[in-house]
Amino acid sequence: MSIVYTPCPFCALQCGVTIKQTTKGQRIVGNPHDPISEGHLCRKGLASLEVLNHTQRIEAPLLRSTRTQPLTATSWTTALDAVAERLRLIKKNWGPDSIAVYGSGALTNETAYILGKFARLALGTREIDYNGRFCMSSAAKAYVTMLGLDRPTSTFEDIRQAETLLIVGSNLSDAHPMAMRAIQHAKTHGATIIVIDPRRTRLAKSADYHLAIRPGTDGFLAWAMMHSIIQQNLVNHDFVTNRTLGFEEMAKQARHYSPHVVSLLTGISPKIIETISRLFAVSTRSMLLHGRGMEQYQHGVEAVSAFLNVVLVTGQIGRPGTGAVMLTGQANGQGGRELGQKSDQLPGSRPITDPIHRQAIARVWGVDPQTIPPAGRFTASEFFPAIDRGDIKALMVVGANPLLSAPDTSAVRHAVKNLEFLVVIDPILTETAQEADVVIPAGGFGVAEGTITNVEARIVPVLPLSSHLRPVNAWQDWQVFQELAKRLDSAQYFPYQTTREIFEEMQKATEGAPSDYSGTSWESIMSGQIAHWPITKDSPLGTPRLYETAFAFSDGRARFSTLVPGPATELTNSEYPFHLITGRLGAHYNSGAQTRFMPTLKKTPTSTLFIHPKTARQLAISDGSPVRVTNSHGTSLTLTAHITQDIRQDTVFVSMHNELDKAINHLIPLGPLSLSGMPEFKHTVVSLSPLQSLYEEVTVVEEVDLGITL
Ligand SMILES: Nc1nc2c(c(=O)[nH]1)N[C@H]1C(S)=C(S)[C@@H](COP(=O)(O)OP(=O)(O)OC[C@H]3O[C@@H](n4cnc5c(=O)[nH]c(N)nc54)[C@H](O)[C@@H]3O)O[C@H]1N2
Ligand SMILES: Nc1nc2c(c(=O)[nH]1)N[C@H]1C(S)=C(S)[C@@H](COP(=O)(O)OP(=O)(O)OC[C@H]3O[C@@H](n4cnc5c(=O)[nH]c(N)nc54)[C@H](O)[C@@H]3O)O[C@H]1N2
Ligand code: SF4
Ligand SMILES: [Mo]
Repeated sequence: MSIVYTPCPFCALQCGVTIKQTTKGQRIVGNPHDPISEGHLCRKGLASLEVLNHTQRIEAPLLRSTRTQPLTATSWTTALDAVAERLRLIKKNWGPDSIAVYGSGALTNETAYILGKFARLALGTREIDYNGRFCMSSAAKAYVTMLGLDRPTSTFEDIRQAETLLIVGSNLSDAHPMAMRAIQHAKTHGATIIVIDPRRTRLAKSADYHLAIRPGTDGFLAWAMMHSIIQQNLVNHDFVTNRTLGFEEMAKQARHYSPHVVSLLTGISPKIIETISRLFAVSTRSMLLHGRGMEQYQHGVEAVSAFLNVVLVTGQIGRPGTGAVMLTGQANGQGGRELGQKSDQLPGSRPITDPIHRQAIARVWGVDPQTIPPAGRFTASEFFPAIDRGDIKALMVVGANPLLSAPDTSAVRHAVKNLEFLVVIDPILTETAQEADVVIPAGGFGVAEGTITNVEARIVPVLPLSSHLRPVNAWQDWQVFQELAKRLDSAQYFPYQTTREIFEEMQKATEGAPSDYSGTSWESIMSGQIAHWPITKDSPLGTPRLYETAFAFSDGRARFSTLVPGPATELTNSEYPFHLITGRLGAHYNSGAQTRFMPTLKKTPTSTLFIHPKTARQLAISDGSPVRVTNSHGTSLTLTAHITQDIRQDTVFVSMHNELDKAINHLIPLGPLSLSGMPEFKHTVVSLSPLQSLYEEVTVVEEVDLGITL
């Protein structure tokens, strides 16, 4: 019998795992044929069985009649009836758009597709968006505008072949650990690694160049690289002439960003800027890789666009070992955003405002195009203020924990309490689920069947584990929506008997669309056929590397961007002298709803403030002591100091995995959103004060200078 592998429940690499029976019991092992992990797993992957017998696992639907009552277990029928009845009533009283659906990159492609269809046809609401708004939306906007498609241009095979890797705002070593194999492979073949991060991550330690940039200034750095490339005569004129549009105008703008001026903003010396620009341009195969570190800023779209300009001007795209890779975060961050969960898109990444695309989906759904609601008024970031204003009365959260992960935790908490109705569908009783009126158990890892589109835009099969491992009573998520649709008089749109039927309808819906899945088959995917979209009838094996001959525009040309870079929303000053940056730890995952309760992973503390020894000494902060961190709106959190030399002196770092009372988003305001609707998650400015007596002995770890000009 062949071994059944399913993807790990965590990051977007989606390394294959299976259960192995050993003399010591069951153990998770990796898939040796997996193209990225080659059978290895990181600590989260190795702990993934713990998701199945999680202490917060929801075993039966939960319901309460009023918010003052506790949630109590109930039958599926009672819970589904209650959800349908409440939604029907709210729709009748306030109209369909008073119901908002908050989806997720944790869902399979089939669930994401069904959720979009459910929102638009069964509920009839225009208000659907998903947690990837907080994740990939800035990168997506830049890629679609400049290259044509919302997808990394290349695969990990290209990373292995690269000669120069420019890695911006990504902590691969903790956030995509198995990707380090590809980096290591490139290094053993002599590749030069350049890492841009205010912190010295393990990835940065292994790099040839680590630029510990001042937070929020990457966009300026990229423009200075452009300035330097033009000055050093390193423009790839053939590529620019034959494959792009808008060079002249862009080059004119680059004049303003001399490395000298930009060094004052970024803290990176002009010489280093010139060196890395030359390296990237002259190497035969250069690649850009980037994570949320430069994207989750008000000017994140501008920063990504400026780096894509550098890729285009040097012609480092469309060949082996070249291209630009936005490192998608969540398991199905890629498929999740393509299949109709975005407020402005229909399945296949089809713009919802485009009549041709509306017509195409209407045909597959068997409805009049008029029936499909228009674009949503709100992105996920805007749902909570809209609830407070009374525009949204009911919220359905499917696979996310916004109480912790959305900006301005107190405001989100307040909004959630103001809702007339909150329903949460999740395998785990998250902090958000604890506030709900009804909680429905979802399947998730070990239960779910279907497909996921991973970090390489590769469609991978998702399979249930053997029945004795699965939580009892768990359904496929799509069955929940099917049952709800029946109760909302929309059964005709959800006639499925199997997940395969949904996959096949989804294929029809994406045929001819930007994210085209039509040319493969359920059998091929389930049997492990490697397939990166677009997969059309003419290219049934898919497209690992994009743009070899043309970009995805009718004239085949990429567009240079002239978007102007901008500073972070909040700037340090004498009262708030420190940059607070946020992100991930290797042992935890996102809001921590899963990992904070998993025996192996919970050993790593979350509420830690990473601070440089010199800063700690100046402020009389000792390692392990409590520190009050206050933002410019006067909100404070008390966190535990972790003194480390691996961070800039003017910067502190806190993870996003903390429990509710220490959630870092207490300190992150909603603020002005980026062009993509992304809040400035990565950054705010803070003051720090120790909570222990100044006279206690201060322990300071060995000081090593990062060599940064501040
Ligand atoms: N262990 C673990 N792995 C995960 C996740 C997790 O929660 N835990 N989540 C998954 C998800 S959803 C995502 S989106 C990815 C995120 O993956 P990454 O984007 O790699 O992770 P982050 O820690 O959010 O941010 C990356 C780095 O950005 C740096 N940074 C902060 N500000 C700046 C800046 O102004 N400029 C630059 N250049 N860098 C800056 C931080 O120091 C940090 O090291 O990880 C995925 N994988
Ligand atoms: N300050 C700050 N805030 C941030 C970030 C940051 O770097 N800094 N990062 C942002 C980013 S990049 C992201 S992606 C978000 C992530 O934050 P959230 O959107 O809150 O994501 P998770 O904590 O991963 O929650 C996913 C939920 O999905 C559930 N789940 C898993 N599989 C399934 C399934 O098959 N079906 C259903 N129904 N549920 C399932 C899990 O149990 C879990 O509760 O946070 C954002 N918030
Ligand atoms: S690298 Fe990502 S997908 Fe692979 S085992 Fe680790 S968390 Fe899971
Ligand atoms: Mo993310």
